[in-house]
Amino acid sequence: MPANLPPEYFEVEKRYREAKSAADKIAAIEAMLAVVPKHKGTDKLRADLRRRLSKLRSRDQIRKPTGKKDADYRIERHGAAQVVLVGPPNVGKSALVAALTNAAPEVADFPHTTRKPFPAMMPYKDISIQLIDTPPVTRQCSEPRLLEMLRKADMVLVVVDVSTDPSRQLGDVAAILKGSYNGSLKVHQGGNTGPASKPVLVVANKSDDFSREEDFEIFRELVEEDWPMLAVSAKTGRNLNLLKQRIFECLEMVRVYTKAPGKEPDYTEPFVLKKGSTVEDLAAKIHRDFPGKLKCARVWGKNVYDGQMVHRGYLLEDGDVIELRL
Ligand SMILES: Nc1nc2c(ncn2[C@@H]2O[C@H](COP(=O)(O)OP(=O)(O)OP(=O)(O)O)[C@@H](O)[C@H]2O)c(=O)[nH]1
Ligand SMILES: [Mg+2]
Repeated sequence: MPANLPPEYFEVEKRYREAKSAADKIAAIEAMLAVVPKHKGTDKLRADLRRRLSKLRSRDQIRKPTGKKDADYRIERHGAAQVVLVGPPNVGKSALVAALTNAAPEVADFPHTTRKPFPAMMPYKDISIQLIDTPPVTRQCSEPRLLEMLRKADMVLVVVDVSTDPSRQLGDVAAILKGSYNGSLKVHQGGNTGPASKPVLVVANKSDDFSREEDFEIFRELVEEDWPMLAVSAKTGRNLNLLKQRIFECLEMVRVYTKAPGKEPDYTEPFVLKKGSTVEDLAAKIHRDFPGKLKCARVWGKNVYDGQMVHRGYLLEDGDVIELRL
């Protein structure tokens, strides 16, 4: 055993020893290979690991299909929207999900900790948004089912580590996204993109304090494309509230409340609709018979007089209270 192995090696080695399934063993060996430094002293070890890996992989092939892993990638939607975090190993995707929700995904100081998607709910104002933590992607290895999941999501957060070559990390992830979907995952800027585009926000994590500002600025300058970006820290909480706000804005949603004639508005849980939705869309959401019966509506909100009468085509604003007249 070479003497100069990093401490992370022993952690993933322990995971390998404890792994029960072939898939877990494969993941552990991949993680070991990722942390073993490349030099003469580790040649034998790396060759041995690769041998074990190919043996396990060929055995794993024979036992397929398991179906279980597919189920791991089919995650039921909950809440107002579904947002998937994606990025290279060890950048802090799981730490961010832990900081933004009440869930506790595994966070560890070695790469390839997360082995399957992990959903959790992020509370924001009076709604909740589903975040999905995912296994890391690398140029050599991106899971097709993960890409499918990104395609279905309402928004993608590309997470990079501001302290370790974030522009290369972003380049790698962007290449994977674009290569797979032929440009269908586009940067979303101010709502003037086509229907095929999807909001993407680049999150420069580990921007723990102001001393990281320079790294972030260099990153921003090095990146050629005009990605929307935000510097945050899962560790210190820096800009996490701003991140929630940016996610909500990128999703372009409106929250509306309903009230019955002569009654107080129901503020318990808003209806959440896409920006651009109308009173008629709200009616359809409440009951499929309602649009046919709808005569008009009264609205309380920012851009109207209290109780203003509007037609079915009225564009809903975030925070509106609506009284449908059937
Ligand atoms: N300084 C600092 N460290 C962080 C921050 N976020 C995460 N870390 C550390 O970075 C390491 C990796 O964090 P994870 O959340 O496991 O990273 P990940 O992207 O989920 O990693 P994989 O599951 O392997 O893809 C851990 O040691 C975290 O404590 C941060 O904002 N600042
Ligand atoms: Mg993780």
